[in-house]
Amino acid sequence: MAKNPYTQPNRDEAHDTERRTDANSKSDNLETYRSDATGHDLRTNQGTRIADNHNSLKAGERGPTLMEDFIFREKMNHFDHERIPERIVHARGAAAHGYFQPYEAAARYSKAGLFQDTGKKTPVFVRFSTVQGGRGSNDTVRDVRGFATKFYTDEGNWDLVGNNMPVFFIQDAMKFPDLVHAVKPEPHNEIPQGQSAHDTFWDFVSLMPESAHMVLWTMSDRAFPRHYRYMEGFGVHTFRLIDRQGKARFVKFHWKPLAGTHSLIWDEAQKLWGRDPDFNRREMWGDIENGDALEWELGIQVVEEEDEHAFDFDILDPTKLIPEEQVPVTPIGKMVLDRNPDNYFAETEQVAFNPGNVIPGIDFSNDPLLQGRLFSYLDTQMLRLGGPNFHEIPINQPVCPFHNHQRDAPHRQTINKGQVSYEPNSIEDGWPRETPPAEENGGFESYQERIDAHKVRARSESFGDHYSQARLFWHSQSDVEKEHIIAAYAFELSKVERPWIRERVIKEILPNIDMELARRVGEVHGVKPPEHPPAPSEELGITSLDASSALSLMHRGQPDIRYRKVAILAADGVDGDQVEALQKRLEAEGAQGLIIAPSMAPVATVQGGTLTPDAMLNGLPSVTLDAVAVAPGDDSVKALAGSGLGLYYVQEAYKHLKPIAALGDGANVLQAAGIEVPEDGVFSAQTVDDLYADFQEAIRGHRVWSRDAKANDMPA
Ligand code: HDE
Repeated sequence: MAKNPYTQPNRDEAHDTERRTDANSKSDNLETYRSDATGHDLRTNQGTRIADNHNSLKAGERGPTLMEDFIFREKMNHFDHERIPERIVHARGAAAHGYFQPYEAAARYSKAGLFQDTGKKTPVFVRFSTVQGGRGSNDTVRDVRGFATKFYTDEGNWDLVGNNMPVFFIQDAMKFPDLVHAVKPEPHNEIPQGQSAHDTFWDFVSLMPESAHMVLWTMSDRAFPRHYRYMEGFGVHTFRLIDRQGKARFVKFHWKPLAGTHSLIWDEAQKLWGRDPDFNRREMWGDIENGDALEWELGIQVVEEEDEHAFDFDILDPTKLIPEEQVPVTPIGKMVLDRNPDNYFAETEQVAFNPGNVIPGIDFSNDPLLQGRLFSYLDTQMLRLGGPNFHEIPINQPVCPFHNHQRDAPHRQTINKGQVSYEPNSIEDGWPRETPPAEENGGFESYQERIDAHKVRARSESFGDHYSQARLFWHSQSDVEKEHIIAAYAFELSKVERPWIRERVIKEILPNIDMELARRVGEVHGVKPPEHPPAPSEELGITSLDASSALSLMHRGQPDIRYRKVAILAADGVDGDQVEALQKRLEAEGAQGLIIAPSMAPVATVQGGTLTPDAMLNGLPSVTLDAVAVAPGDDSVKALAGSGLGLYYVQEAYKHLKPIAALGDGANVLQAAGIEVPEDGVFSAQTVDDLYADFQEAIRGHRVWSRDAKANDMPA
């Protein structure tokens, strides 16, 4: 008979060694569940070999199907139940595996195990998503992007469930169902899909001034990233990190993309809905297959507890960011995404994130939006994943051991041995036992914040400023970014049927952000805004900063041209040597030169050889690539200049501010398309060597911003 557990230490070394994980531990853990059918017989789920998978069992060849056909019934039953409810928000997503490795600075701020050793790689699974649309909607719609990371640490799963914008629409979780009902497709006709350009969204946000800052972000080009790798990520809320001495500090989490920040252009994003609705997920998948991992640095802004009230806003208010000029971002680690999932449903669809999944060393703040989220995620997953055992689904399991006294419920897979499912117990020696909090490998202990307050249903006065940071964001944008934001409001409101909603936005919201913004949007709608901001001064708020450069998308460029995709337009009669020379130069720097031709047939070169096209002109249209080069060669140039698709290709690239290059007589194609050669971002030369330096520099800059004002004149 075992000894009384309370006379024994409640942890042993064996458990410590069991907990060590590395970058591959999640993959190893998933290996148990991977299934490869190669070389195996076709069988039913009960293991019976199937002889005929084409015909159901019938009473005679032309007779009715028999109820007895267990093989048909099993197959059809399973099929009938294949779908689970999609996420109520963030339904459309794509994910990848990778790892996180801390920098030295991390351990100073948190005792969490994953931050302690700079040599340690913790496996991660990251899901990117849009918010509004259903699972089958388009990737490049104007929307917030989710950026949810599950760290499979030695001490359990930590989920950092963030977005690509640092603030949110509302201050209290109580308003979340209203916000989501307003932005989702309208209830009477389920229109529009994946978009905010409709009456109910603008009705709601124009009646909720606290949303003004976030709406401004969503009207910026951040709302359609060029690639997930070019996207920043934010934890949004203020969290807490707890160090080994038990000291707590407030932090904001940031993901900084090592490749810089880049977005699409609205017209391009819209065209991509039709050209490639899977654009973002396809690019991420392709890059990872190609060995081009996605990389971010995790950074934190740290605020000491005593500085909680040192700002002109409340750090618990999720509609506010902490300007980087006031609190710089300290990098604490790097994340690399380098492996695609094996199965979309099993991994990406069934993964369950929850901001409430934290580990010792990480804790919450009283942000009322975060507090509400701590309830919502577990609740929604019970429905979506069919009960309380979804933690047993392979993608959701921690890589460290987990034992407790929870039992039963639908689809239970763990076979718990023994008689004991309660605690305390003396039958199983007290196992599994509690672990007291400790500097390392301790049990989770909530930060002991002192609270002395009345129970009230109210909002803090310190949450009353709704416009100061919207103004800060506006003043931090470049001229081109401001133009794009004006165009976005103008477009979105043009889709709003009710005039009073449009007027409310133009007269009651926008002037509080900027009079010029209100005037320009008003001009498009024939609505005159008031002479002065109409909001009371406490709502207008104040900010001690005029501008914050980190808020501009152009702030973080890319140091090189890696991952960029360049179309090389070629038809029969092309100068193959020049095509290959350009491809080589691009490839040497990690970019790709893709041969785009009128058809998929091999392209005959003047040298007498052939080139294999990567795509047809309408197969990979210019919206899917970053720059365009027209190859030389008399017949090739004539064919492209005489083809609507060829001309449209370069016109559209011009309209979307892409660098364009013409080699030799390739310039004739540009001229036929109405593009002047040369001009800003349009280059021509006889050889690749003469042209490359300028072209490469323009590709590095990603867009030719100086062209923005006249790009709209291009009829593409
Ligand atoms: Fe979420 N959110 N959210 N959210 N959220 C969900 O959880 C919710 C908020 C975010 O790839 C849901 O499993 C409430 C902010 C991401 O699987 C749900 C509130 C931020 C994802 C939910 C918010 C997010 C979700 C839907 C306000 C950025 C996708 C399905 C109080 C910091 C995760 C699910 C994935 C998903 C609730 C606001 C990020 C319903 C109640 C702020 C990235 O539980």
